[in-house]
Amino acid sequence: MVKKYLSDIHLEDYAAGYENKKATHKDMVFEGGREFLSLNGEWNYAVDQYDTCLRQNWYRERYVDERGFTLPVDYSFDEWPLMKLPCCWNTFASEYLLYEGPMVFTRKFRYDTADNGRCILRIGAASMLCRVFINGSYIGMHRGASTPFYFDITELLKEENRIILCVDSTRRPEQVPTENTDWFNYGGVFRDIGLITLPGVYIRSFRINLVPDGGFNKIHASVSLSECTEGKAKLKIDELKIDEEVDIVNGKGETEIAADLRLWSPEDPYLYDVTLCFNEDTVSDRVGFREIKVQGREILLNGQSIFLKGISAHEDSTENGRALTDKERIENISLAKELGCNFMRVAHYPHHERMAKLADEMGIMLWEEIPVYWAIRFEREETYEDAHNQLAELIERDYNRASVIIWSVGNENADTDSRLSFMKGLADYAHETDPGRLVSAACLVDEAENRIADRLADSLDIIGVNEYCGWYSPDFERLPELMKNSDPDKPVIITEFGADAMRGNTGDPDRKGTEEYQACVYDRQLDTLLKIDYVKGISPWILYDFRCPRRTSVIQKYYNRKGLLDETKTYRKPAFYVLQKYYRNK
Ligand code: GCB
Repeated sequence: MVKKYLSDIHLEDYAAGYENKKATHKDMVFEGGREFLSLNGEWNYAVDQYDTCLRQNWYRERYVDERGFTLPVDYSFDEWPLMKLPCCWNTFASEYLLYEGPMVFTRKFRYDTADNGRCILRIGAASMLCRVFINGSYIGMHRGASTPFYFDITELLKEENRIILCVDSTRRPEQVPTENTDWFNYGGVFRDIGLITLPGVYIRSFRINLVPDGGFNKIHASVSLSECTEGKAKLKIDELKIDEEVDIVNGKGETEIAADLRLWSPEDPYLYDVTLCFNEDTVSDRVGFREIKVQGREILLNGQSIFLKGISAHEDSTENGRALTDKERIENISLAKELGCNFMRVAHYPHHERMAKLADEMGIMLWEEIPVYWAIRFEREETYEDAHNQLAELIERDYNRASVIIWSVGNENADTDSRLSFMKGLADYAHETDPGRLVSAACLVDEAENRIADRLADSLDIIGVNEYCGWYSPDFERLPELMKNSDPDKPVIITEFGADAMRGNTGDPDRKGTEEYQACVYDRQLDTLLKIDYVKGISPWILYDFRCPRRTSVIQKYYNRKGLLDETKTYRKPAFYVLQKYYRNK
């Protein structure tokens, strides 16, 4: 039995009480066109390596315990230093570059409690897990570094409020992603934080898309409200003269409307302004309408066969970590366009929601992915729940984005039984909840047989294949053999190939790590792959060099150097122009 005098220093299962009240995709709120009271800006913070905030319940602030002791004493919220959120702490100050662990953030904010609607706290992304406290109460937690999460905090708000976020960037084997990845594990609250104010009954979800196989002239819209109420919602698209009532029964409604549409494509990224109202609540969005499907070994966009001229990209910047600015995102899409791309694989986790919005506007198709990467604990039920929730959050967030054509359920996972049922579950869910998109995964090659063979392929629309002939597998002849040995019954995208090259390391085309060697790998790969009839897209690895702690060689210096540009994005390596030439001729 725990005696009264034992205090936090003896408690080892202190975190158990902060595992409940998980924010999931079911708590998400449609954000388009809403009033957003930003909580970005300066927050007090402390590095809390030993998790003392949770052990000592700092969120209760000063309180007198049963013995008459005033506790806790080891913090001073308002005197802590300031950090401007959102940001990655690793790039905020050089002493935090390699810090991985818990950090506590807090600030005060005022709220007009006369407002009698609902107030939802929205956190765009916090890595890896985040526990939230408002005015002395634990309100819940979220797992997963890359998707937004929401809590209804209406009942807790006062005129003057304190919010505390315990953010923990520790890598753990049971998490998604697991401990070992090939990218930098940035910590922090690195996407927008704020309050969404809503009427008592509000629109929780709003999905709109072109009806698949509907002859390119039918729109489907669905709405779900925060309460199981009845009534009528109103959908408006002025440009199409659509002004349609949607019956709401038990808080849900849907409609199908005929429309003469200008379809979205990378060449003509046409978007419509759409609004949806229910009583006092109104949301809006700018959406494109397009159809994407697979027929045999073809990928069809709006009924036309297409080839995905792609490039892979991480969300990474030397200056800002994962907290890219819009300027950096636009720069990345512009560089892809300069290469001649119509497609980007945004790997290996959900990037900022602005990425898909910009891709909608700028006309580039996207492959979006969840971090089911390498050796996930596939046999563990809670790990599946976590992965499933991250996928569900991503789909809910980006459902209305025409640019997103593929959901990827993972990358390079060994073909075991537990992995098969785990990832099949994810692929089936993506198909069920979003029949208007394609589902894929970046699969490994069967190295022993040198063949494209993965049991997961039966559950996918497109088989993604990562192969490194000319780099990890130095025997380049394996590539034409691999292609010859394989006979897939669906389209294949070569989701990765590449070679490291350090900027300025030049001279010898036979020496690995030189710019010339990388250019040769691109030349030989492209020469082979573009002649294979079932290869319907490629997204080489990768647009620009990115931070990676695993890469310690003299030409890497803690960066993965497979970029077509260096990490500053000011220098295009020769391979950039090789890919550009092939794409221009394709
Ligand atoms: C891969 C991984 C990617 C790595 C890349 C590499 O197969 O999918 O995350 O960064 O190889 O450079 O080794």
